[in-house]
Amino acid sequence: MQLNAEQLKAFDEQGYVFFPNCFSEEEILLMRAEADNILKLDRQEVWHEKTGAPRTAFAAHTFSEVFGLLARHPRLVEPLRQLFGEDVYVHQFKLNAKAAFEGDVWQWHQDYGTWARDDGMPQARAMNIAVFLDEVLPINGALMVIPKSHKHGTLAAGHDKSTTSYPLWTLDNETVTRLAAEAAEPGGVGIVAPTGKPGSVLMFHGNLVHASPPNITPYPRKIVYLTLCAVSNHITKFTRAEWIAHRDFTPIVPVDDGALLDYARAHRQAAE
Ligand SMILES: O=C(O)CCC(=O)C(=O)O
Repeated sequence: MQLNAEQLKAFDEQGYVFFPNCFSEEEILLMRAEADNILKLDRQEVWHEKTGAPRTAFAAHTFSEVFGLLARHPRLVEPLRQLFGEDVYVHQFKLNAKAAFEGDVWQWHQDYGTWARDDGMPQARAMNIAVFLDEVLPINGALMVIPKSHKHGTLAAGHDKSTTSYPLWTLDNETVTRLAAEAAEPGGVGIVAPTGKPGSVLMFHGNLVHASPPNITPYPRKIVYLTLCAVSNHITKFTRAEWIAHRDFTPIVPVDDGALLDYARAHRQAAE
């Protein structure tokens, strides 16, 4: 999959591109069942909210065959190779649960702010690709982004270690207010929450300011965030665990486009 001229323009101007229905129902059923099993595991990569509900499973692509295929999927890898003009590696893999009733806030932040400060990533030549495993609704803790905020480079941030179970370099209210006002200038929208069916995909710039509110609905909202980095831009500081900020900079070799379907069908046959 390659980005067309219109998508490249939208990415440059707005800082994100949204692809509804990027993965089929059959592919999503496979990944959602796998995600539900992983979030129940008792292992160091699975973090919990202060209430005990699962928040994030890191590095699932290293211990789950299904997510190993997703991390090498051409629909995610090819657009980033196109954007960066070189091979990419997996910097981070997160399965964010945002559980029904208990999923907690993600404060306003830029991902590259963390990758630069904590991991010594030289430039914002890495990005998150969000794959919706559940329907993302305006009400169940949707991810919110501030269009065009990626144009501001890396903004001053404070290291918040107490609000949630996950330490994050967060932006202050004044900065968020200013960026949202700028984005709302004639013809624009201050804050956007891309919503959509399971299988939708959102790619966003490493400096795009984003956040999400708690999920107080009965509807879970699972999203996988695959962070791919240009190989020549690999991290230089190793302050975080290897399973949070990976140190294997081997270029990804994409799998076949039908790899998830082949896996689902082979395992269904074996079970019959
Ligand atoms: O899952 C979410 O709602 C937000 C996740 C996020 O902002 C991040 O992983 O950087």
